Amino acid sequence: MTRPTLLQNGPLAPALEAALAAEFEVQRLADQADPQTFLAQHGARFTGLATSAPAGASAALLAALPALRVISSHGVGLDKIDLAVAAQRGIQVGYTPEVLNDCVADLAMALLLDVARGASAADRFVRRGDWPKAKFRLARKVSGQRLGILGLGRIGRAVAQRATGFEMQIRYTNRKPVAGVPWQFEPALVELARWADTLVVVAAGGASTHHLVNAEVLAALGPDGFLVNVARGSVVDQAALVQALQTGGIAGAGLDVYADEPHVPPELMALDNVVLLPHIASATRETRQAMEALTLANLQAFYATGKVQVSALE
Ligand code: 8YV
Repeated sequence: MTRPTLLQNGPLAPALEAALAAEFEVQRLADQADPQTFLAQHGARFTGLATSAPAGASAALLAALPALRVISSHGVGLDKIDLAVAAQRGIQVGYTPEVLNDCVADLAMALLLDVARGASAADRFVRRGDWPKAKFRLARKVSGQRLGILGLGRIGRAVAQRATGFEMQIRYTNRKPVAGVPWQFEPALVELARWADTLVVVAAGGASTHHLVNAEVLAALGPDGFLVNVARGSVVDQAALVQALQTGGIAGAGLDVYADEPHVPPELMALDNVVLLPHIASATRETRQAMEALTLANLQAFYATGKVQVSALE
C-alpha cells in the first residue's frame, strides 16, 4: 500500500523524524535548495504536514499545498498555524496539549521563585567572588504572595494548583470566568496587575493577546512587582518591559519567551533583575517524548480514521 506523503515544516526531534519516516513518505522543506520552487512543483503531492509550534503553518504554506488534509503540530501553541484557512478547507489540525501542562507550570514556578528570591543573581554573585566582600541583597518572600494569572487555561490552572502549595493568594483574568475554580476572577488585567505581587503570563499567543501586557499594565504591577512569562513573547510589549526593568518600574522578570526568538535584546541580557531562559518550559525528556508520541499518533489516527487524536479545531 502506498504510504501517505508528508511535508515536514521546520526541525523536529530526531526520534520523531525517524518515527515519521518509518511510516510515511516524508520530505523536509528545509532540505530543499529552493523551497518556493519545490512547493510550486511538488506541493500538490502532500496530504499531510508535520510541523511544530514555532514553525507553524502559514496561509502561504497552506496555499502551496492544495491536497493537504491533515496538519500535526508538535506543541500546544497554535499562534503560527492559520486555523481559519485549515477550518475553511476542512483540514484536520492535531496538536499536543495536556501532556506538557506539568512541565510548563513547574517552570513558571521556578521562574517565580528565582526572580523573587534572586537565585540566579545570587549564583552570579558567588561566581564573581563577591561574597567575601559583601552580603547579597535581601530578596522577596514567595510563600503567601499575591499571584495574578493571565490566562486560566489548562496550564494556568496547573500554575494555580502549584501556587496553592505555597499558600499564595490567587486571582486570575481570562476571556471569561472559569467555572468551578476556587480562585477569584478579575475581569480587568490592569486591576489584576495592581493587586498582584507577581503576574504570571500563560495566555495563548496570537492577535487577540498581542501586547496585552503593555506599559499601563506594567505600571500597575509596580516597582515591587514581578512578571513571569511562559506563554509567548507576543503577549508582552517587550520594549515596555525593558523600559520598566531598566527604570525600576517593576522589580524583576522571569522570561522563557521573547518577541523575536532566539534573539534576546542585549538590554535584557545586561540586567541583573531578569531571569532569561531559552524557551525550555516543555523541554524535559518525559514531556518531549509524550509530545512526540502524540504528534505521531495524530497522524496515525487521521490516516486510519479520518480524524486526528487531539484536534485544535473542536
Ligand atoms: C515548544 C511550545 O516550543 O508547545 C508549545 O507551544 O512553545 C513549546 O512546547 C514546542 O513544543 C516546540 O515544538
